Amino acid sequence: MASGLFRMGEDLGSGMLRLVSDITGEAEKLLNETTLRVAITGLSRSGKTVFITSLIANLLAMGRGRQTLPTLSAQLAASGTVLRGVRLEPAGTQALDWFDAADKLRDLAGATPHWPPRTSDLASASLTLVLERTGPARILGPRRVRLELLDYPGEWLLDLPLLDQDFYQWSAETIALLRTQPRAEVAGEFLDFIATLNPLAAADEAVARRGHRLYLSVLEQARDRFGLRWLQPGRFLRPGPRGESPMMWFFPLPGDGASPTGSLRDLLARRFSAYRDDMRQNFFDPWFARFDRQVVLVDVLGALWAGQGAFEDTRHAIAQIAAAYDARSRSRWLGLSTLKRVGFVASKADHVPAAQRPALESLFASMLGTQLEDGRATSHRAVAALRCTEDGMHEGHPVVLGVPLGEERRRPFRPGHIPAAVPPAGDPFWSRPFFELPALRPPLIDPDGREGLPHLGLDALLSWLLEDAL
Ligand SMILES: Nc1nc2c(ncn2[C@@H]2O[C@H](COP(=O)(O)OP(=O)(O)OP(=O)(O)O)[C@@H](O)[C@H]2O)c(=O)[nH]1
Ligand SMILES: [Mg+2]
Repeated sequence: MASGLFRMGEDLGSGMLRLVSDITGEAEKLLNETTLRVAITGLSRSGKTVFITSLIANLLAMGRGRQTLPTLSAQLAASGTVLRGVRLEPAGTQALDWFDAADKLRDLAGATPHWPPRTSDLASASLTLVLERTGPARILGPRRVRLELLDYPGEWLLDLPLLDQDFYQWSAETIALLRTQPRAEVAGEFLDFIATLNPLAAADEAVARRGHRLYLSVLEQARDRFGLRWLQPGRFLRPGPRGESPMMWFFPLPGDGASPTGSLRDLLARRFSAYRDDMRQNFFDPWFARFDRQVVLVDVLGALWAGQGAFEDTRHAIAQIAAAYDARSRSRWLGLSTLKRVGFVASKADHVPAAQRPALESLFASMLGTQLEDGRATSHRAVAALRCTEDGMHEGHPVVLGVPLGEERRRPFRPGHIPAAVPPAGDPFWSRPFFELPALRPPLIDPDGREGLPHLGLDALLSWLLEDAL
């Protein structure tokens, strides 16, 4: 009995101690730790995975005392902040896939370096910067700034504007778009097919599946033949690890008003809602509801290279996503947002020589226009997360020198004229042959990328993005 009481007292005591230590731990965290959710957004192939890998590798190297991000180091030095170290948080017990930066670095640093594969699912990473306090505040111990990053397939972002639509609105807009060039060129079979359907007739699964296949083929052709980007729903093109499921077997169908239960339109509308709600619950709500910083990566050169149709389509997709993102990031009641800074980045800027990067930045600003500014701190930059080229001269012209993917020898590339503003429709620029934009071989880096990765402007971007948090 006595020993039982004693044990009870002991349990109570250790329980109290644990509680006190939990409370102290929480208080310490509150005092010393700031968490910033940094959204790295961008359409597919815009460079998100490479950007996150480079950001992690360079911050880790900087934590080891390497001068990989000089502008950021200079900013810390100017404010008297001493960086004690940077650590990548271990995978822990999260249900979500873990962004394996080391694995991606090994691929890039191998004997035959290769780029990371297309992202097929969500993956997150957390990085903590440990910063020394100065003056009397030293007594509180070091500060920690934790950066939370998320990688995902770019196609999925296109479903963000879809969250506020119902099947009828989406169908009407999509079908109207399919009737315009260049989509109309590949949409004929699908449009002919839906013209034969009676939306109010009893639903037939074979018809639903055939319509879905035809619509999917329109999306694929619009992407592959014309380089278009405004392709919804995004998961049709990249279903992710769960693969294709029956909720995805829908397609746009015209008409509105009541749909009798069990009719084709009723079935497609229910599938559309199930798909939209699934994207909201599993992707957007947990991951895109609140962000503190945002980087919007745009492959401006790729869009320019693909011609006016693709360029305008990319511009439209980015504006729609930005507007939807902005609406969601504001709190419902006060219209407030935690999103303080948005860095717009023209990615892969190592494709153009230094002399043309200012034109690239100004073209990019003109591409986005002022619609995205909205009182928030924004910046437009040309950045290469992983610099694959060097600047040089060739036949009297500034060029970049790099090794095309799959080749062995370095050669010069001349992008030609980069316009400083978006050329209007009908401008001779759009009918000229476009410059070369090959996929380049990643540069040679040290095994495991421990010394950081060569880049262009990543440091200036980070120093601006994190300025008030460091
Ligand atoms: N030259 C150069 N090429 C780059 C750079 N960043 C990305 N690339 C190229 O762009 C391709 C796509 O980059 P990713 O980072 O995989 O693009 P993503 O946005 O993650 O694409 P998804 O996963 O499909 O959404 C790479 O395979 C490289 O060929 C860069 O800084 N410089
Ligand atoms: Mg990716």
